[in-house]
Amino acid sequence: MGNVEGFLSRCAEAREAIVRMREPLVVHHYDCDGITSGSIVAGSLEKMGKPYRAQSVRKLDDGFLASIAHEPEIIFVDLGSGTAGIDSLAGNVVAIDHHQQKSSSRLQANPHAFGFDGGTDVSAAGCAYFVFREFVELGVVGAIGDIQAPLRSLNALMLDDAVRQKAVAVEKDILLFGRNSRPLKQFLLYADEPYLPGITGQDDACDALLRELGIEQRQKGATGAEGGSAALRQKSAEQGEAGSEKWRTYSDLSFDERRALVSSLAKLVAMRSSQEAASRLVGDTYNLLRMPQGTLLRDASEFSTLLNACGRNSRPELGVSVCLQRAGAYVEAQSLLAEHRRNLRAGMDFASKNTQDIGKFLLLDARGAIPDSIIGVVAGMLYAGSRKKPILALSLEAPGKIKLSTRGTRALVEAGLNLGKILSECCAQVGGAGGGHNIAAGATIPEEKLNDFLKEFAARL
Ligand SMILES: [Mn+2]
Repeated sequence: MGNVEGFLSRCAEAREAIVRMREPLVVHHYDCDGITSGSIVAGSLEKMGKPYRAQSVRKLDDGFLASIAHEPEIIFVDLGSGTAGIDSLAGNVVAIDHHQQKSSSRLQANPHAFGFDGGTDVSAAGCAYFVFREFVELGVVGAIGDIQAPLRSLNALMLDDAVRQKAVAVEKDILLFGRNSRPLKQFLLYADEPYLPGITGQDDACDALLRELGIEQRQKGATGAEGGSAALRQKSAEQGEAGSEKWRTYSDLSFDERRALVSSLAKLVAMRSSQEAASRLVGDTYNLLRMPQGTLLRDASEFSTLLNACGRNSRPELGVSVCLQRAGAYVEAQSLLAEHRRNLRAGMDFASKNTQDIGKFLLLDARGAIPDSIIGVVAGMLYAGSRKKPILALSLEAPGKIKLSTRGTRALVEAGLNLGKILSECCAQVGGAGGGHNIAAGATIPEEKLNDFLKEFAARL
């Protein structure tokens, strides 16, 4: 473990510097971790009664830095540390970030300076939590959004606080996505981590399994109107169902029904895939106890998916409104999520048919097929499981400009892989901008340099 005391006192220092600001500009990243960390900063400034402006960006390039060069006070969140360009800004700058550091002269609440790994030990949301000690559940959502579960190190420290404050309850439960949000059949039908052999993607088999276990898919006698939080409740959005009977979700099942379903799925996965895959079926889930019941916001993983949908569909500010529970934001975000899922499904379909093993790594060339805003997510989803090589995915960011996204596994990182460092080095060779974490990184390069880049990349693996 790194130097906890050192990190925490740096966070306190960052807080003091922010308290002294008059009307800062908050610049945060647009993904789940960027939205949650940005929300912790924005919400904390609101609690202090301090005026601020907030802006989210996909990346900090020279053009953007030039556009904020006149700002007297800037707080960078989930970005900044990785950009040496922030050193030359004239204003008062604080960065709350967990990316590998390139900036040297600015005040940074960054775990890398204290022997921690920002890829696995803490995300920007965790850093923001340690700076302000507010909105601890958003810190957990950010960590889950940045795929840092199981939570350890600084994340575990934050989780202890969350449990003590009764903001979060950790429960061993099934890890399939959609416990609170997907009707049972979709819950099984779209299961991909772990994949359920004979069930995933097979409509009839899902029905048969539920019938066999005596689990009803619809709530008998339930009506559409449920009063109170009814507007917040997801009404089988994925099916477009508007009937008066409600589709049951996993979280609607009785204890006995859940136990029967989980044990039959575990048996099936153990038998048809592996014991190892079966062990990934159940694990720690994070219930957010202060969030409205019956919504996606009750579960850290579903919450993070909702925020990613906002970010990837160019509505990160809506994600911030959801985090800070502003009126109307949740319902609007849900419809974005439905659209996001359609895009991801189409992207996954393309990726599963077009990923090649080219020796030292897997290559997914999705130029013109998958938008650059979701290429990283698709690469990550495709990559879930126990791969032996990193994956490199390509998409078109603009004419002549390629966005690259690369993912590794914890095992590869433990064996010495550092994708963030490799991408920085490759970009230095071919003229691009890139970096990130040891386990996941991204870059933008000129399209005509692609072959040079691929050679440089392969040479460093
Ligand atoms: Mn992050």
